[in-house]
Amino acid sequence: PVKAAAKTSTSATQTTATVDKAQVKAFKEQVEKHLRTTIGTSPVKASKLAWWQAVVATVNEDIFGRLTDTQQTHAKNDTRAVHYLSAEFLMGRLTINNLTNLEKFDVAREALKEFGLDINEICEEEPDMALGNGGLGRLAACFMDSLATCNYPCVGYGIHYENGLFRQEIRAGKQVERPDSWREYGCPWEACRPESVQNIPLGGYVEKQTAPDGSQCSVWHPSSMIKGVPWDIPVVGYRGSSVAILRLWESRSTEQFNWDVFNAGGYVDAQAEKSLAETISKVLYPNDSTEAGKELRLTQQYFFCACSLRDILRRYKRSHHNDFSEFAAKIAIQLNDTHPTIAIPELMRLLIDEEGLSYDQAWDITSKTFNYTNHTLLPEALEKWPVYIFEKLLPRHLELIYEINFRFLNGPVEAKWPGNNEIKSRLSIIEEGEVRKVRMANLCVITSEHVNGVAKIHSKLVKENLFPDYAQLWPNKFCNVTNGVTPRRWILSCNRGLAELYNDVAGKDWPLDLDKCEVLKKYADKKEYQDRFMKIKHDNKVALAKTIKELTGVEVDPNAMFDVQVKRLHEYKRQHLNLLYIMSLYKSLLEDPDQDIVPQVFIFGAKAAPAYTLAKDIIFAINAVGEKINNDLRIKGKLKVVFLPNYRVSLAEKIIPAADISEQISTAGYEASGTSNMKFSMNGALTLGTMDGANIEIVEQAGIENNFIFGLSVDEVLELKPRYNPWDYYNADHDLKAVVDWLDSDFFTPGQPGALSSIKTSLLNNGDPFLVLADFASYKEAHQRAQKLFKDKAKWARAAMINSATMGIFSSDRSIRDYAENIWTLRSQIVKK
Ligand code: GP0
Repeated sequence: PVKAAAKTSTSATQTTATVDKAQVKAFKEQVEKHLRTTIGTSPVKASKLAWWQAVVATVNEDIFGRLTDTQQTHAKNDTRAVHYLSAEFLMGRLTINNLTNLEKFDVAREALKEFGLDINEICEEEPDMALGNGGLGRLAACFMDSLATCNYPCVGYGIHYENGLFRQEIRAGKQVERPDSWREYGCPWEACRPESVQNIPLGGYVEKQTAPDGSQCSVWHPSSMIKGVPWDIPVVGYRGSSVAILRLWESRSTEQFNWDVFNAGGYVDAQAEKSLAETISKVLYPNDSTEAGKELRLTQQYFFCACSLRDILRRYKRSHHNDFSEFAAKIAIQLNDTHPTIAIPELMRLLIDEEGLSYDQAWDITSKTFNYTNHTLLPEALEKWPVYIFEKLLPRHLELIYEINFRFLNGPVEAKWPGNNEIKSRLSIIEEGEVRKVRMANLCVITSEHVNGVAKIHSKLVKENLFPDYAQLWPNKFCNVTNGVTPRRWILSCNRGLAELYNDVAGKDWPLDLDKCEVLKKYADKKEYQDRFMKIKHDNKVALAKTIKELTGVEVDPNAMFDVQVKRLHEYKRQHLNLLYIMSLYKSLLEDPDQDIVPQVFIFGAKAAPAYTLAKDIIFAINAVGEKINNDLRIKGKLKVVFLPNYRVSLAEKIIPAADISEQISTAGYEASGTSNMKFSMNGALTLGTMDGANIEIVEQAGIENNFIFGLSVDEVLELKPRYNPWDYYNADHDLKAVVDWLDSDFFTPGQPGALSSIKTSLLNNGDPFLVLADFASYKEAHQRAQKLFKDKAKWARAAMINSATMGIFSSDRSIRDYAENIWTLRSQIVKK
């Protein structure tokens, strides 16, 4: 049983809007009905979990009807649709977002209040759907929200991982990974669709056959079959416009899978072997940006692509039967990075081997259907699969890849660069060497109509540095679509105070047209509005301070400057640059405890890939330095450092609205876009960052003078890199030398000297690959500018308001419209209720 909440809702999430009494009453009745008849409990007995389930059941009543309407409209109109293939969808929690998009949040809040419940507390019961690693997966989730809101016909396809990204615990300052069994007690949003199950062949060998006319053909004899079971998660567009589908595939064993074992009478053995097939969708690979040639990973990729393509073909054939001439006109497929690349040879195979088309016909269709989004230039992230893994798992696909490669090299490449074998070996899908490899990005570029990067600078580098030869061959293939984030989740749902301010100054339609927020600029000099804006920020900081206390035990002052860096832990993102600066600040405070500095709270959140040792060492270092600083009475609480464990979407929703400073400090040229940078600015944080990724476009909108830009530019990095020597910077800067050396002592790790030395080693002996030392002085200076501005409350408020007001172009609705117009040629379809 749940005790009545003493005071419902914190002020940060309180809205004053009057709520329709009749709607509240109806919602209340529905919840109570579901509590009794769906969940099987009653208001006096129900746990918080049961209340949450009853709320979801209530919301689902609205959703499923609209889902059917949406699907019927699209089927009737037979319009072109986009199919977004992504190995990751980082959806987070859905309850508050769905209520918000259905415009029922206030109603639900009041209804629950009448039961003596706090809606925020009830919604804390929902586990995050963490089926992704970081930016790439969250982007896919924001895109689903925008596709639904903008009424574009679409399906998102991915993997129904049994375990999402690991849950991070911090023990004695170190990251410990725990499984994330997000649907242990079932996920009430999803619906299983047994009528759309698919069977997927795998392994075996290819037999060459000669047809009566003398032509050769290939017959694949797979060694096993895997069942793909689809789970549908409805994605509600804002104001309930349309409901999109996210279809995630779960692997199961089939009887065929163990055919031989069964035949041999091995009933029990066959049951045991089941786990092999079921392993495929068991776990999300926890690496962001890298994944070294793991057989299971390729199997996952193939599994969900093969299921999705069969699903697409089945639907297409319902209205077009066996006539594939319209296929490319009706179907657009977007590849979210190279993870779903195997869909390319799989579509070729389905069209040729199963549907009887010629190679040329199949290629014509395939090359008009696919598009590819690149998300990183990091060489270790460009997937390459050993040929021997293909031979074992996907022999027929390998044959088709060879064929695609042969025709490409001897066609367009030979025509453009006759006899040039060097270019051929660079552009080839196959990398020669001791272990021959399939370069997935090359296959994507060769096949796709469009290849896009995710911010202006990144797209330029994709074209000029990553794929320069391809760009010469096909200059028009390459384009840019700058990322975006959904304002429904990242302002309206997570920052109700700010949302109300926008309702007042911009009218209620701003979540559908974020450019409308620009009017706030007009009020940026008005004291009354500055005060209101900063009061909202302060309330959010009070709420976050409470969360910090609960999660870490550390007390922080909401009047201090909240400086935040939350993102995956990666050397190129340079959390260690931030840490070095904190150490230097601490050092200067120890030297002069009475100096007049702005009190600051440094907040971190970051998961490290479990095998990424240096990343884990940096997490340990942040915690060790934090422990020391937070307990050092000499500095009188002027500095606090907190590491919030288990950073994830739902935690981001609490952190981002409370930030004063957004740390976006990647080495220029390495962060493709960033997306949290946009969320922070929208919520009135000032960016302290490099001219990298979308930071460049953010300051283009908000003004460089309203942010703190520092460090080497992309060109300067490219110029310095070949002759860079970190020792020069170390020897020339006393302060830098002191803090780097401090890492070697046992000051922060009493009794464990050398516990933080690996960071120093990487910065000096291993060449400081991300130029941390080169940017240190400039970073420090940017922080000084930030402190100075923070002391001037009016100027700070003005800059924060201008940042928030000018983020219109970073709505993911704009990104999705760019894709729809320039890449997919899609038209939005109004769904009638
Ligand atoms: C890029 F290559 N990103 C990858 C990857 O494997 N995982 C991933 O999350 C990110 C980029 O690092 C990004 O710059 C970008 O905004 C995001 O993909 C979406 O395009 C930082 O979030």
